[in-house]
Amino acid sequence: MSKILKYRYGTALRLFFLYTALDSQAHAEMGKEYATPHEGWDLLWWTLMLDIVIIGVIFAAITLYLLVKYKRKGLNDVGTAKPLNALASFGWVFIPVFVFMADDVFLGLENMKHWLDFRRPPADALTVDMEAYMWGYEVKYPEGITLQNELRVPAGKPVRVNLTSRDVIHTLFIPDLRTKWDALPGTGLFLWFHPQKAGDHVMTCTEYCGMLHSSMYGKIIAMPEGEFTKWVEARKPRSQAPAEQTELKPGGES
Ligand SMILES: [Cu+2]
Repeated sequence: MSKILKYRYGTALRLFFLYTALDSQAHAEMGKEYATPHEGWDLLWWTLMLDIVIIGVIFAAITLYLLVKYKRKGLNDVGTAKPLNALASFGWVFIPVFVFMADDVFLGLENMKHWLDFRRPPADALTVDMEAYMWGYEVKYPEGITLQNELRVPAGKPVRVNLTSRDVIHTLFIPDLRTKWDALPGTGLFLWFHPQKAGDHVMTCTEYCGMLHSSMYGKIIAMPEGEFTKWVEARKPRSQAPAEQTELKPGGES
């Protein structure tokens, strides 16, 4: 609860100081202290739940109280309420509207902040290429390692996944890390995440892509950084010499 209150207080301050621009600037200057979008989404979710409960409970309690207090006692009971004056009428409309709208604007801006973080991967993130296909994921590392339906990453480092598709529209969804993006043929899209601890996470396709869509899933394995480095060393192809580029021209010229 105190985390949420601190968060709201911090956010109110940011709002006051034209928040989005300053906030993104702050993230750009944070260096290695990465924003972690998935933690932000979680906190936003619980804040939203708390708001709904508080607002829901308060309004439900007032409504119940009024229903009981002013219940019609007999068939000829017409009530005795005096008409409201203009100021009171305005207050009864304006205050609840203000409360709801302020909360909506707060949640919307907070959402935008996480969204901007989510679309701005750190420049020094580990970058891997992922090609989705019917029905699996092929992962390629800069060191030349290729994996099927498995993505190994170092824990504690941000990871950027460049996404494309070999055939139809797929999705890379990593529920544990609260991230998801489509993989479309002929496009270069991406998502990024930041696994904090070593551990396994499910990755799965959530875009219906044919008969075996439901078996299109794999594993993300976040390894301690030292182990990951050793794994890359052991798995990378022995010869790192780049393949010779031969440009073929039409008509057999070369
Ligand atoms: Cu798919």
